[in-house]
Amino acid sequence: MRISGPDAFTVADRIFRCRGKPPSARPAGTFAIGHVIDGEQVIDQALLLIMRAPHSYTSEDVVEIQGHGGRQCARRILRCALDAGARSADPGEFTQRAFLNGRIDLVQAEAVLDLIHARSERAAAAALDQLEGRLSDRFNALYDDILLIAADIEATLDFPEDELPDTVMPDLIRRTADAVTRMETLIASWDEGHLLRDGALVVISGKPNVGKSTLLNALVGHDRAIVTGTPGTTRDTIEEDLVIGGIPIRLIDTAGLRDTDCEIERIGIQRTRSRMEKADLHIYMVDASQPIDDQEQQVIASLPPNRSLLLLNKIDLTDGSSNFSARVPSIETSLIQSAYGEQVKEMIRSILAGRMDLEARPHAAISERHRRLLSTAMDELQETRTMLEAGAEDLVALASSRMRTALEQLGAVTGRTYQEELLNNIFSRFCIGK
Ligand SMILES: Nc1nc2c(ncn2[C@@H]2O[C@H](COP(=O)(O)OP(=O)(O)O)[C@@H](O)[C@H]2O)c(=O)[nH]1
Ligand SMILES: [Mg+2]
Repeated sequence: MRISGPDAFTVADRIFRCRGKPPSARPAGTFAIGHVIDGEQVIDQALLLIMRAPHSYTSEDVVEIQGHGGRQCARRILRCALDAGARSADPGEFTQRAFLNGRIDLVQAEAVLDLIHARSERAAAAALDQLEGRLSDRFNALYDDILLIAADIEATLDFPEDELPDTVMPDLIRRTADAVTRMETLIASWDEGHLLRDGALVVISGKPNVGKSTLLNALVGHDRAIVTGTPGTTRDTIEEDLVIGGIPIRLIDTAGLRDTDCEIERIGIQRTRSRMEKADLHIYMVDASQPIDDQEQQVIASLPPNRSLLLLNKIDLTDGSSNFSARVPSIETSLIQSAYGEQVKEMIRSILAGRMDLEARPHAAISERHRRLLSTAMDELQETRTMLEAGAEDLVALASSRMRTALEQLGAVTGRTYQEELLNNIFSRFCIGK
């Protein structure tokens, strides 16, 4: 249990009894062994860790009590602390205080949440990189440079136009363009951030009975979906989480696409279609031992090339010469043999790897919130640049105010400027105690 704030030691003195000095008289960075007490009654044996402002998670005075755990013990210790004057923390409140006290910025605070929710080792490593401030550094460097450009643009306003040295404007334009390029690079990392944070949505579709559920089972490694020779066995969508090549995957097995009188199956098919639209990777399966019909031809022709995989399954039932050439990556499989599952995994990995550098050390990438702010800031900078290039003096004044707007947007990313609502939005997603 963590107690943070100016009265942390007052509470600790009331509920913790140890030999020697009371908690409030002990130095930072030490621990005491003793008992959590409720009046005269002993609740638990525990360790008490002592941290003092500003050297703690929240930058405030903090004591942490380590009891034996378990529901009853923990609840009783909490009860004692509440009776002694503490109050329950709100979700994410410790991290929020760390932010408000200036120990971390908003991008780092978000990284705490990403780290907790990380679904693969790679995602966790990227979150840690962000927590340690590597992404913030890039935002801050950009902010500082733009601030300088803005100041230099404003300085030109004090010059009579004909006295401004010739090199000044071209230099400002070049620096603005350079900042735009750096923003573009940051924005381009969104795709990677999205895959690591949200996981890649991989949707398997195809006509009934082509082997979709068999594929799901092969990929997750156990019999998750019911597989039968009866078409229409899977009527609803089935979702499973797994990790392929460090990328968290949400795998969805769908109801086969066909006309049907069954109401449940029809709703399932609607879901399939809406899932397919959102997919990061769409695996479309056909039965290679059967002629490909018109409906299948149509789907194959409309598959987006960089996020589709065509699977020609049941090649064990063919004479081995399918000769099918598609404009999207494709693979022939016989999923009743387990080796093919691995091959499909490798295909999935290599297609998704095209959207992020899997060879590189895991690094922080921007989130959707960052992307929105960055895009607005970038638009403003582009405008600034156009105005500077046009060169008229009244435009230069306008350009400098555009630049200020860009700075505000950029400042909101790391929380130099923020509104209460934004904080609520971010920290309410944390659990209590973080
Ligand atoms: N011969 C053969 N049968 C397969 C293969 N893959 C799946 N099946 C069989 O095809 C039938 C339908 O499979 P299922 O995964 O339920 O198809 P779904 O309707 O697309 O989900 C089952 O009897 C599977 O065992 C394969 O590669 N070769
Ligand atoms: Mg099925």
